[in-house]
Amino acid sequence: MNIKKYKALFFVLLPFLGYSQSNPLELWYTKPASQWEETLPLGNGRLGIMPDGGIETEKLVLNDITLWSGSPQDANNYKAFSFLPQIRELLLANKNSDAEKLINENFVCTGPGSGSGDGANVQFGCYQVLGNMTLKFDYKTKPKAINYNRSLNIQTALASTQFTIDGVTYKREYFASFGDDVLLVKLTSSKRGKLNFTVQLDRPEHFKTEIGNDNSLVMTGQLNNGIEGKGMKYKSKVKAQVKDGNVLYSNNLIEVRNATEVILYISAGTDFKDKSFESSVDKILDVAMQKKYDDQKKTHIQNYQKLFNRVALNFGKPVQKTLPTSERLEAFLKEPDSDTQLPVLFYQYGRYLSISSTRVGLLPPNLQGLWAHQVQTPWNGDYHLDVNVQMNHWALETGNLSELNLPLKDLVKGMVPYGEKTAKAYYNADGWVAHVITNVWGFTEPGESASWGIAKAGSGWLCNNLWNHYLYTNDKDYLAEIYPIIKGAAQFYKSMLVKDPETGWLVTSPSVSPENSFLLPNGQDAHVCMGPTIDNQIVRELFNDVITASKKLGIDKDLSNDLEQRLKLLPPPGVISPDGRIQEWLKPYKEPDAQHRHISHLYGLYPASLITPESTPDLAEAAKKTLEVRGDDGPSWSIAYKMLFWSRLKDGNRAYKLLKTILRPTLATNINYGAGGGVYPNLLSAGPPFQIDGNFGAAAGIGEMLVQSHAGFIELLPAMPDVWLTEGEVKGLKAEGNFTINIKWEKGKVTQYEVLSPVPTKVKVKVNGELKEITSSKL
Ligand code: FUC
Repeated sequence: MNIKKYKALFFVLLPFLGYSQSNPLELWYTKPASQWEETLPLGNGRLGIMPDGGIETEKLVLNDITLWSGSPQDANNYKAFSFLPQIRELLLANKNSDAEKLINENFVCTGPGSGSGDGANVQFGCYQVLGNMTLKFDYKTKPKAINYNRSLNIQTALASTQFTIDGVTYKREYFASFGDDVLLVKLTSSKRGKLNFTVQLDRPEHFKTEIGNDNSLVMTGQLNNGIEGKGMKYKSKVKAQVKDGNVLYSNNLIEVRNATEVILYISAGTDFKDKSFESSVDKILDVAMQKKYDDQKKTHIQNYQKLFNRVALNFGKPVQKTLPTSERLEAFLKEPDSDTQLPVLFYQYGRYLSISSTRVGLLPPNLQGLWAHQVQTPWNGDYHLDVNVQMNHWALETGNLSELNLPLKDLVKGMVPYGEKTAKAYYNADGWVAHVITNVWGFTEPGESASWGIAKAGSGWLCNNLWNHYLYTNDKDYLAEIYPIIKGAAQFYKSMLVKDPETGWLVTSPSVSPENSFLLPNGQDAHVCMGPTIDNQIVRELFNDVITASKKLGIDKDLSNDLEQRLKLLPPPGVISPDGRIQEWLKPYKEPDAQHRHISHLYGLYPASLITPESTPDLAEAAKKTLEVRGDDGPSWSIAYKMLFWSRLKDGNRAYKLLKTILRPTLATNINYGAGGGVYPNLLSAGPPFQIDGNFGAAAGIGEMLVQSHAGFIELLPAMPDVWLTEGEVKGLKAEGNFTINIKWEKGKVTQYEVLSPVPTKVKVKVNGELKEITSSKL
């Protein structure tokens, strides 16, 4: 059945079915969530809400993407540069452990840095939960609920809970409005006057609640800035609109009695970028409450669908009747091939999570996107620059959500002045640099420990994301905007590279291969080195991009010539080790952990396109060997990354195997660095703990299995697993050059395709293994 007909049928059937079991784009459950990792994430790019669907007590976790503890700081060690020559000499003398010691003493950030990932009360700060809204219900009897259903429809961005007690059906509907910027919860009872409950707001610390003089429940507070305590301020406010019965505002509670319908409006904000946030919170709430709920909901769905509906996907026959999502995951584990729609759901869920966790003009999704339930979020819920924040954006261009890359560009732009200070303090270098972690306060210094904190690839890797948006959009104004950023990053590397006397290559020093270690000839474990492969690849790619940009913009000819000369002196995109793998370091060191979660030395394969089966077949073979040794497990982001690598190596069955691994159900929340990634019942990815990069990375992986366009041509279905090839259809994916792609396939062959663009353009397309030049059709 084609997608249009299928969708039409779905909409016709929906009112009759009432229930969600037949909607392929729905998560649903027959029980309330028993831990946070089972609750359903809703968000409008700024505000988030996660209802647990509780019967007697419902807890709804609230988020605001700007709510961070900590404050701006200057943690640069301005004496660091004087130690650089000595550090470099020690590395040249193969005294890596001595170099590492010296770095720990004199070349990391000043102060506690990230606080070892527990930085809520230091200046680095932490992304924190905004609060909990708790609803306590009184059913007058001990409630025995039947017909329980809890669901999240990702086609409409609406969640709901429904159950029946003593013949009364209670319904709750929740959304984070893409219309007015508020959160809404609508509660109804099928019989008159059956809703009796209280509403309460709190959070683990730094809060005060009161009843506002406009009949509202208000929670305010100020987080710790890591110095004397006075950090970011926030306010959240709840008002109720009630049909029948009455509502009281007293004792820091909203109390609803004998109502038939209640709509709770929640407005929130912080002083992160809005100094008059308190009155903004009030105003937004008042405006939202003047609209009818149904109109509010309609606008919400329309605005959400403007982005979501750009892509439709179908891998064969839709499942007629699906199981509740948690059982469906168990069933998929046993018999994955019988549920080809779960990967479709997981792909679209990735797009749903992107739309919900970021918006143009605000912040990019952090380690947990928008959703956190603690004041000490794991790893501070920060922006990790050695794969995680980059992965959070990898599904966006192919997934036709291009503009959602702009918040990352804004974050990076804001980092530049801080990164310039860091470049000077540590390397006396031009341009700007960022190391491994950043926050909303512009942190660019090395992390507090040499073993991971000295990585040099952060700023360069961010430039890959910025550049990628240009490749997909061809937007020249955007190119002019990012040019100073990528130029500054290139200038940093240009002025700090040193010559490796053994090879004659220009390399970074000191650096690390992200978070990994190697063995020195004397058996010692070491991290710090010169010229790890990822740095070499990033510098090569960045210099090339700056050269291309300067030519396109017709500026900086001298710089571009200079970079062209330097490119000749860089290490190649990969060196093949004696055992046939891509070497991770400049030297063929032995690794203590051959299955380490980071696979940074394949950066050239993805996200860069320095290694491809067509242009560098030997390196592509070596990449395969690298991946065989690394294995197919890890935290979810690592599994997702491997999925992307195998897609680029055109092995669809292997990529699918990794996707199946990510979809392993788990409820574990312990911090894991090894094997064991999976998904929670709410399909959020588990490192564990919850970390959203696995969701976005896997969505990017599925995109890459369907269309690739990084090697100078568009390839349709380049890495499909056998099980998806029977029949299917995809509409609205994007390829580099601002092309929109529609494909239909059957029995392993593309049967129809369209390549569309704003202006018909000649483009090379590989279809069913045949490379041809076509002219795109007008979009
Ligand atoms: C890096 C990874 C960890 C985790 C953390 C947030 O340190 O190595 O697995 O994802 O980031």
